[in-house]
Amino acid sequence: MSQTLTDPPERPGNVAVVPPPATEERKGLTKKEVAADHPTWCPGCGDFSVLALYFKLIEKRKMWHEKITTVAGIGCSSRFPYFVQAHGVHYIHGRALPFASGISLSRPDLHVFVFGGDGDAFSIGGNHFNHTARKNIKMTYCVMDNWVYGLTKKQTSPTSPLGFKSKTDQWGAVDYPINPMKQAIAAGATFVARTTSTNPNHVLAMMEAAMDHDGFSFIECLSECVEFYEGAFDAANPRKGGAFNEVPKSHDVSDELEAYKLAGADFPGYFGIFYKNSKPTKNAREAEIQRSYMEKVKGLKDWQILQKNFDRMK
Ligand SMILES: Cc1ncc(C[n+]2csc(CCOP(=O)(O)OP(=O)(O)O)c2C)c(N)n1
Ligand code: SF4
Ligand SMILES: [Mg+2]
Repeated sequence: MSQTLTDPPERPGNVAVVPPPATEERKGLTKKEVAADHPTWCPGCGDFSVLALYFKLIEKRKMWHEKITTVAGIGCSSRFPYFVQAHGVHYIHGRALPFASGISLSRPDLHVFVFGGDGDAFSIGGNHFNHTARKNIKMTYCVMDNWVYGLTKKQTSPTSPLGFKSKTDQWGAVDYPINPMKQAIAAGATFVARTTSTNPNHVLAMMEAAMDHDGFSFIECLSECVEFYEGAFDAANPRKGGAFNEVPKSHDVSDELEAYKLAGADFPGYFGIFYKNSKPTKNAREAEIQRSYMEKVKGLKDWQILQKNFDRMK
């Protein structure tokens, strides 16, 4: 028996949230206003720096509470949203990107930031990473890569180098690590950058550029786990005798093959924007489908549109 839908009752809470108008007088948030709990990371953890720079970004770009959305999976790095006094989600291990996709697609007025670790991104969340990148869903994904599972106390991660001794590889890692930059480019990410938490100005510059990109922007941010992989990134830190090599000025960021070659350089490799490409986002393509459909069903109530769809399926 087919059912006929009727008008739903008015729901008192069902009103659009109208954010305050963006006036010149409205000041940006200060770090104090946007910092929540004291981070529970170990003293010296690289993740502190990434959080401090996110606060700086919020302050500098005058993002207000109702516009800040921080999403994460599970891991030390994924505790990130707890420490930000704004909207955020600490979601399921490896599933931050699908959750963030829903927010991004339904709220075009926001820019969603996703933070997480190498295990969260490339192990359990590996498929989501590839699919979110290929769909070019607008958001910024910053992977705080420490080459180890930190929260669960030292297991081999997909980015651990060969020979790394951990609780899961007592004799040293035997599997070849993935290269996050190559993977992001190959998967179809339209903005791919690399930075390191020990260079704060550079991290901020990458976050800003990523936020301004209309599409899926990916940042690999080296962030040392001082507890389980001390000194992993010394070779990338001039203060520890290493080298911080920026992407050569002559590099053409729209050249995918050249970006891939840069990504293949031996560690410490390069830092900066490797690849950037402009193509329509899923957000824009879906919005266009919705716009043209709404044109066709103009004047109908929501339930009538739904009924029409059910009737078509008969
Ligand atoms: C479904 C599921 N599997 C496994 C775990 C256990 N677990 C929690 S965090 C984590 C890995 C964390 O490593 P990473 O993502 O690199 O973050 P880090 O702690 O290094 O910042 C694992 C395996 C879990 N919480 N949920
Ligand atoms: S275990 Fe490692 S990644 Fe986790 S908080 Fe401590 S230093 Fe940071
Ligand atoms: Mg990790």
